[in-house]
Amino acid sequence: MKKILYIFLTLFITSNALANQPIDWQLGFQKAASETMRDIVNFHDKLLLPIIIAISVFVLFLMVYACVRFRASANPVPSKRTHNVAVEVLWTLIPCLILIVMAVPSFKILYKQDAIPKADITVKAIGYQWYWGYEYPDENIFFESYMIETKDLKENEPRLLAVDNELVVPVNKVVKVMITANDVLHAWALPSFGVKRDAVPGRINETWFKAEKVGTYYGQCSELCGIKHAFMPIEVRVVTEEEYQEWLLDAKVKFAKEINEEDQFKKLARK
Ligand SMILES: [Cu+2]
Repeated sequence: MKKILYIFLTLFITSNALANQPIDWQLGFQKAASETMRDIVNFHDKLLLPIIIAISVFVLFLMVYACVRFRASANPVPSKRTHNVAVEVLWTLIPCLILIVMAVPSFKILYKQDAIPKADITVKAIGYQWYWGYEYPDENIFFESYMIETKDLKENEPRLLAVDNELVVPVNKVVKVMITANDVLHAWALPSFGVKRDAVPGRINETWFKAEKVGTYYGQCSELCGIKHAFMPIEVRVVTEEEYQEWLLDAKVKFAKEINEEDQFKKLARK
């Protein structure tokens, strides 16, 4: 009994620590942590869901009504009518209008996501089989981000989501993310920020987010990329500006990008 009550409670009460990752018995989206995601959630919850429910109820009503009202015993001589202009015009026009009503806010959100505001910081996410690499092009930082195996997990680290080196970004700053891949298609996706972009070898996709709350957020590779597709999660730690600056100082030493031969050659050529 207690167990059932507990499961029931978890449906409605979620602890803060679990707010940024999928939870057991979850219905709907993860909690929004950016304006973009809030737009998406509002659009879904306040417009799409009511429309879908209304259409489903209406169709169900029509089916039940037709089954009862026109059953063989109640309606022994069926109508031979094949056309009704008024009904045909209506069942074409009304769905069109519904689609237009949905399309207008949908495109608004889409364009808002697409226009990248002036970026405060830029990071580059590179998909590999099967882990992510992160580069801070302005800071000369590059590191690789691997999933932590289940046996090595520490307390509070979620299984299949925690990584060894997470992406660190400051709170309330526009982060531009350049996304590419080194081998096959991957996709960089972070539900709490409303971000998902394909990582395509040989080309760069761009997106952005502005995290509004400090915390750790989890996402996963979202393009089937091979046998370990499920084991290359994305972890983003959003910190305050001071903490970010501190992290940068460390990271510049720990993750200093090695100057490869080509870069060295360019440097020499410039001299
Ligand atoms: Cu992948």
